[in-house]
Amino acid sequence: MLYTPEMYESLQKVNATRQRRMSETYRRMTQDERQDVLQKYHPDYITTAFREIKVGPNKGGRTLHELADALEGRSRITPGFDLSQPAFETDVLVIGGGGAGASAALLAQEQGASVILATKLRFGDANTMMAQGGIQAADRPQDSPASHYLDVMGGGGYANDPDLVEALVIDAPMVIAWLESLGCMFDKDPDGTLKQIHGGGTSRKRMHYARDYSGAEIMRTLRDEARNRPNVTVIEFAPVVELVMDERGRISGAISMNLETQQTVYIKAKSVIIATGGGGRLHYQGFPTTNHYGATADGLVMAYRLGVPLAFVDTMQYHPTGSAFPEQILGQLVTEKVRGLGAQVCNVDGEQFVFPLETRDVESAAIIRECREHGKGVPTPTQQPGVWLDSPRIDLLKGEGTVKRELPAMYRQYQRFGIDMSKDPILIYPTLHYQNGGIAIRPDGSTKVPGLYVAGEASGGVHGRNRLMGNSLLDIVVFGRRAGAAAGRYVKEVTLGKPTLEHLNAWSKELDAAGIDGRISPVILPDYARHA
Ligand code: MEZ
Repeated sequence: MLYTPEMYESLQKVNATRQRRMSETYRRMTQDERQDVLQKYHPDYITTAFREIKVGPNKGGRTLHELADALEGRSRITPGFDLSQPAFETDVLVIGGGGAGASAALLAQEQGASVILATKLRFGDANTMMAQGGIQAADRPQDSPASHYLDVMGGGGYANDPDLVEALVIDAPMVIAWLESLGCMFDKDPDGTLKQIHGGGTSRKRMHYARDYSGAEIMRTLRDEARNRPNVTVIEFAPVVELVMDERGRISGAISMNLETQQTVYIKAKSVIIATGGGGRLHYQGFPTTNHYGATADGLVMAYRLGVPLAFVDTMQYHPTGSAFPEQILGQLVTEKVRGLGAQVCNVDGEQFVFPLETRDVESAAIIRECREHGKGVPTPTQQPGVWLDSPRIDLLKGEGTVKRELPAMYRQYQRFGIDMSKDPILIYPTLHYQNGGIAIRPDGSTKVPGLYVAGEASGGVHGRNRLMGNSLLDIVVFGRRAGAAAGRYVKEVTLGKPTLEHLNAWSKELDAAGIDGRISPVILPDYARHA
């Protein structure tokens, strides 16, 4: 049997209580209750998981041990590296092959710039590809960017940068129309209007989607377009390992590494856009992650060495519904759309204990509390407990076949292990999903270093201390476009001076003075062999 007897007995309880729960809505928490559960159970509040940053622009601030170690690392490049013979020259260098990088490349190209997009793995190997549930945009008469704005701010604990949030929500309807004009196929009603559902923390239904592979559909669209544009060159398996400035402190390109041969080359560029995504593969606090293999916070590390401040690096997002069983898919994403369609969250006794669409931070903290404090988690063979996500409720609520139609990727993922999620609930537990903060940017993606732009998950400020579902697929396109357009304009004006890696000397001195040995960073790929 797939389940242990204990798990099976608990599963039967969920199936037995379903009819009664059909008419039950679990109440939302009050603000005080939310604050209480966050402080007691959210991983961001485990003080021992954090430490002080000892060097750089955020010196004295706090972040997770794993990120602090990477930020305080030493370069794999020596300051004497020969910059006199660039292997490539371009107007704009985009680092990262996800949705933010692709959007940036397209908009820079539209400004007439030549573009190189260098990516660590393949073009499209990115968190964008793995995002499932949808993308938010207030584009219906009964909704407005102002409502969207308030939801984003509320979800982020009102800590968000208001100018960035304004940019996000104002551009959103245009971004959906732009993606559609490039061929992106969102799900629609028979009359042609885009379908929409709720996500956690949304006051209106404004989540548009392509079944449960929204990110893959958006990535397909952007990648096809970038591949077909003139003057956009894609270099794969070429992680960037260091940034280069000119003698006047303006960005002047970067050094990339051939992942196979480890050979490093200088790519000369008048502008660089960091779109390297998040850092889930640093496995903060030992959490499994939904992130793709190359997500190791490289952009943060390189920008930090140049003296660019980071924002909100003391908060990460733990998605409430990571798969908790079977072991082969531990920590993988179970899209929030499952709850958006009506699945309830139940404990070992088949009882609800939390409103299913609280914001992600609160929902995760409540699940952790149910398992740790109340002892109502379901024991699994992986030692990590889980709670049930009652997916069969969706078909009862919305008609037979809804799970298979609306969640085909998720359905297949479980079917491979003999679990029919339209008939039986699935086990979930919070998983490391998103880097809420990152490199501080302005609304056009610019930073304090002339010519250096950032877009997508590598940036920080727009989501404050917690991002809402569907605002990441939005953020990557909004700020990818903005950064690409701004960089495309910037390169028309700039004439570069002599390139230099002088900042590495200064960085080494700072590390020495602080007594930091510093391992080599960026990390590039997780070292699972070391931990085996
Ligand atoms: O925005 C996200 O993180 C997202 C769409 C995830 C999901 O649950 O599907």
